[in-house]
Amino acid sequence: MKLFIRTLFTLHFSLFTFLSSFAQKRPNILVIFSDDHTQQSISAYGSKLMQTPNIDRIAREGAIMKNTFVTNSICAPSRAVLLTGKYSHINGLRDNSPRRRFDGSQQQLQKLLGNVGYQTAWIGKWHLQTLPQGFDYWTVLPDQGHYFQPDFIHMKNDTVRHQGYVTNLISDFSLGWLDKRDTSRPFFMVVGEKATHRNWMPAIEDLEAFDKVEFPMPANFYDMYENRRAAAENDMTVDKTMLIGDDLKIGVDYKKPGMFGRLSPDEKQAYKAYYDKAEAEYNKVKDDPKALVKWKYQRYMRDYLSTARALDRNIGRILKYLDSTGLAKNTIVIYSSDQGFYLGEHGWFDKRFMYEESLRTPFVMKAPGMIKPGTVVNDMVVNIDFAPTILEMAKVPIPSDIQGKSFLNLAKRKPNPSWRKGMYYHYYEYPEPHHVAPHFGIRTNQYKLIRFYGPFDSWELFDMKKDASEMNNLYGKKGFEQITLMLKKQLLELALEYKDDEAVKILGEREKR
Ligand code: SGN
Ligand code: CA
Repeated sequence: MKLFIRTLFTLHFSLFTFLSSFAQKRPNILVIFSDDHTQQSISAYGSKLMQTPNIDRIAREGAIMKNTFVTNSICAPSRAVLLTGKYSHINGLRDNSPRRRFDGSQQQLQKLLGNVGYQTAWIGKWHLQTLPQGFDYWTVLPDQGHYFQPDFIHMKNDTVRHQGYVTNLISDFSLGWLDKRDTSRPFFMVVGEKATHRNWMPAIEDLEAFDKVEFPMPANFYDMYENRRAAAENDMTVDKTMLIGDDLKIGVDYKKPGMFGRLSPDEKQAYKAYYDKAEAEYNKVKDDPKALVKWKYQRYMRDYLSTARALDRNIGRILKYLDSTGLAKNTIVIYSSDQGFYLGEHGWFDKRFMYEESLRTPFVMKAPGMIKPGTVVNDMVVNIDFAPTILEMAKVPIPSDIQGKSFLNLAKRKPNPSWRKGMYYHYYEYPEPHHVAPHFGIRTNQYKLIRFYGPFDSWELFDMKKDASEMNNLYGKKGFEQITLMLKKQLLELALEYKDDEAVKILGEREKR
C-alpha cells in the first residue's frame, strides 16, 4: 500500500513538474489595447499627422496587419469581442447603454489561458459595466474614467483616487504588477488604455506639441451626404456636435467637479494658460462660421494627437521594461485599439459607421522566434480573430464556439488560399448619442455593401478601389445589379454563418417584398 501511495505521489509529482515545465515554455502575452486610436494617426500605417515610434517599433520587429476590421465599431462591445472571439449578438454586448451588461460568467480568453497555467491581469480602461471575471488580478477605471487624478477600482468594489495622468498611471500599475507577479508562470496581461477617447485631454508636457502644425483637412470634410440617407442623419460633426466647452476646452469652469475639476492647482494653471490662448483665437473667428469650423478642426487635431503622444510614449516605456528585464525575448506584444475613429473624414469625429476610418483598427504584434521582423499582412483580419490567434500562440486548443480564426499562419507568412474574402459587420446603438442608424454589411476586397435598418432603411454600395472615401453610393445604379446580387448573397451567407438571426430576418423580409 505504502509503495502504491509513494508511486502515485511520484507520478503525480512528475506529472506536475512536466505540466509546469510545459507551462514555462508558453510565451508571455502582453496586449496593449487603446481606445479610439485610429490608423490615420499611426505612422506605421502611413500617417503623416504624427510619429508613433513605439507602435512602429512593434510593427518593425514583428508584423503589421494592414487590413484589420472590427465587427461593431464601439467601445465596450469591442472589448467583449476581444475577450470572447464572438460577435456582439452572441456574446450579448451590442451597445454601450447602461442597461446592457456584459455577462462575465461566459467563456473568455483569460479563463482559457488561466486554465493552462497563465497568470492573468487586466489593468486600465475596462468599460464593460460588470466587473472583470476570470482574471487573477485587475485594476480598472470605473466606466470611462478620467484623464487626471483618475479613480481606479482595485479587485473589489473599492474606488481609489490616484494622483497623476491616466496614461502614465496605467503603465505604472502594469509594470508594478509585472514586478510582483509569480515568475514561475507565464503571464497574460491586457493594458487597457483610456487614450485617445473623447474629450482628448493631453498630458501637460504635450500641450503645445502640435501648435506649429497646420493640419490639412480631409478632402471629404465638407461632405453633404448625398445619396446616403442614414449618414445624413448623423449627429457627430466637428462643426455642429463637438462641444466648445468640454471638447474644445474653451471657457471651462475649472472649479466644477469632473474632468477639469480633477486637475491639480498646477495643472489647472497650465491648462488655463494654454487654452486661454486658444480662446483668444476662438474670439477672433467665432462669428465667422467658415473660419470657426476650420479653427475647431485644428484644435480637435491638436488635442487628439497630443493625447496620442503620451500613449505612444508609454508604450515605449513598457517595451523598455521588457527589454531591461530580459522578458522581451519570451513575450508577445500586441498593440491594437477597440476601433478606429474619424479625424474629420465626412466632417466627423467619433466612430460607429461601417465606413473605413472607424471600421478599421490598428493591429501590430511582435513575437520573437515566432514572427519574422518586418512582416506585412494584407489579408482581412477581424477582431473576432484576436482571441483565437492569442490562444494558438499560447498553444491552447481553440474552442469550437469561438467565431474567429487564428491568423498566426498569415503572420508567419504562410499564405492561406481559403482565408476569408469578405468580412461581416453589425452596429446597433441608436439613436443616442450620435444618431447613427443600426446597420450591418459586408466588406470584400473591392466592395462594401451596407444595409441600414430601423428608421433609415436603406442600402449603400461602394467600390472601395475607385472611391476609397465612400462618397459615391452605387446602390441601385445601372451596371451594378450583378455585383449587388452577388454581395447580397454573400452577406446572407455571412449572417447565417455567424448566426445573426436578426440580420437574416431583415434580409428575408426584404426578399418577400
Ligand atoms: C461616450 C461615447 C462617445 C460619445 C459620448 C457622447 N463613447 O463617451 O462616443 O461621443 O459618449 O456623450 S463610448 O465609449 O460610450 O462609445 S454626450 O454627452 O455628448 O452625449
Ligand atoms: Ca472606443
